[in-house]
Amino acid sequence: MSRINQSIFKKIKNQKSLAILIDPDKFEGSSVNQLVEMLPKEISFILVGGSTVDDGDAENCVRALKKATDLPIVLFPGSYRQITKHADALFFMSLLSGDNSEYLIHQQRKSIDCILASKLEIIPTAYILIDGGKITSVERISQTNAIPQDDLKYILDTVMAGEFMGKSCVYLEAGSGAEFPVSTEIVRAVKAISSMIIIVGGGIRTQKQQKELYEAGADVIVIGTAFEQKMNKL
Ligand code: 1GP
Repeated sequence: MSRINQSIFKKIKNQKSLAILIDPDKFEGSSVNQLVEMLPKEISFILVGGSTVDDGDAENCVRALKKATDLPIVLFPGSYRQITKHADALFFMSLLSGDNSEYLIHQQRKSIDCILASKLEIIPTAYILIDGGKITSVERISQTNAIPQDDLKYILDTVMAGEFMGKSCVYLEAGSGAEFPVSTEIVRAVKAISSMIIIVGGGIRTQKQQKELYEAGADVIVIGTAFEQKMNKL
């Protein structure tokens, strides 16, 4: 049976979803129960991944979360080394906004042995980095530039290239800790042209931003930094 776009994809296709991103680099196993208690009640799944994660940390993070919650865990790996069979699904991403072949195809090829030895659901995803007002770690690590927000044609052409390659989702990413998220105008334009599921992340801090992005057409909203800050205040 195909492992592409099974139950988690069907869930996000049928309802607006919120996901909290946990970076294994900042995760402390001892506070996992507290973390789970702090999760917003409306979230559909937890994303796990980061730009710079030591070997083994993503797996430890997923295993600890799995013990503490029944929420599905979806991998959002910055490197193939973060892929672990203990998660439920994987955003199988290509960084289409840049031209670094390492993140277009080589990381993906290196991940195949691990994926085939797992039961991970695969969600083919076009990953598009859009300027969020500052250089973020995705740009630094991938050595690619984000697309300026005012270059709508370039963004839409990249989105459609992803759709015609057969991706099911497009992740419009302003980068972790971005000063501002991808604009509602961009999300609206992507919604008008593409039939992919639209995931939006990077720099989203308020309920108002979430509401406006959903209204513009976002299907999944991802929040990382704002949740980390809430945890750090405890
Ligand atoms: C980063 O899109 C995610 O890859 C989340 O971004 O940390 O800014 O919420 P934030």
